[in-house]
Amino acid sequence: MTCLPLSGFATRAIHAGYDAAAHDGALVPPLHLSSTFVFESAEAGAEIFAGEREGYFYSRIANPTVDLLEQRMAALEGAEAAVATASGMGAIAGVLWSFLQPGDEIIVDKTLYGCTFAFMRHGLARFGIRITHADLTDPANLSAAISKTTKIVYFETPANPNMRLVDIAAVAAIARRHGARTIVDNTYATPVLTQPITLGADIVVHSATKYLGGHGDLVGGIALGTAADMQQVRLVGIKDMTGAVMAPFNAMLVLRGLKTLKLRMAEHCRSAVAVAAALDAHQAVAAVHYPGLAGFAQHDLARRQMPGFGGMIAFELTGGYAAGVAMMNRLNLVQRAVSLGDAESLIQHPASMTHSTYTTEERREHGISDGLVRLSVGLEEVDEITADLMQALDAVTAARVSVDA
Ligand code: 3LM
Repeated sequence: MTCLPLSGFATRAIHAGYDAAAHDGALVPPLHLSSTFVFESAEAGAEIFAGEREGYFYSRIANPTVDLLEQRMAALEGAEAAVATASGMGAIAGVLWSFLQPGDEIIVDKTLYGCTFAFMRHGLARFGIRITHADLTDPANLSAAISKTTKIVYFETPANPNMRLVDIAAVAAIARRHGARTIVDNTYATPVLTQPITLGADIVVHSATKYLGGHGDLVGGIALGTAADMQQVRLVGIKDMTGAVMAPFNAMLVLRGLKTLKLRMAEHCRSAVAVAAALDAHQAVAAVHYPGLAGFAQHDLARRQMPGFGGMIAFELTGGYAAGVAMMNRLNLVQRAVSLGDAESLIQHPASMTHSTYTTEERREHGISDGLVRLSVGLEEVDEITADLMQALDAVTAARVSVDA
């Protein structure tokens, strides 16, 4: 198994968009903190504002450091252009506000990150946009649900938190036939494992807080797509509607993270395969949801669509929620924290944390079980990650912690 879908990826992740000779020979790109940019004349300023002349003028619209990150990410995702944002939610909100009007419909998969779900259900819906959930793991469900009012088809693959996969090419083809844009949240897979635009999607969004940054020291996001779509996101969704622009310092941290993205993803994938197998073999574990396991319901799609299976695992204990809590409290190395894609292994309980924006009823309807535990496999020694999980599971088994405890 390899995590490397394209030759040249690592080279682009380190060099794309930057010429040291144009920056006094600086190997590392300069950090431009300036919020505003000086015009050589009043006329030049007016021309830049009118879009008749190229140039930076204010960092809510564009900034040279952020611009480099946008170019580099576009080179990794196979996109024409990108807009970096203050957070993953900033990217999602900025994109959706740019393309939806009252009366439009958006079809979304059943499983979404909790705040994306809340933004759609409690945010967009208040402004007259219809949110329809469909199980997009079967593209036929999209064909059945899509209509003339559908403007956007939106999903995550793998989905947070239960790891469901969507066949990007099949779903994007149906959406395109009906004139709807396909938007994919590629946070879990990263462009190392999937490049949705090359498979027919129109727009990709990311939480750069996760694998792209990779070190748990920033909050950021990015949207990618055609130059025309990204211009609309920049000037409508970000400049005027949300103002959710990425800070230059954060762009610099993401640029640093990207240099090791391919290496890090290869290790996350390798370790997660081993950890998933160990969890699967433990008697206290009722189910492991990991695309790399032969028993995973969509294992064939995973093999076709992802050259590596990623670093995220979801699992359920035979003792249910009580056992999950007891296990989490016995961990020494794996950290109890939300977020994902960091060097540190992180564990959390979606029903009470990342997906507490769903009601209990909504979680049941959307296939997010209350006993589910989510693990982001980090970059520590894999034997030590596994040993920590195994000792915690052994302790739970010995104490017979269960739903009835
Ligand atoms: C989390 N997720 O722990 P930011 N899309 C996906 C995500 O997982 C996330 C976002 C978008 C988590 C954050 S929960 C309080 C912590 C697939 C974030 C939003 O706005 O950068 O956090 O991205 O699952």
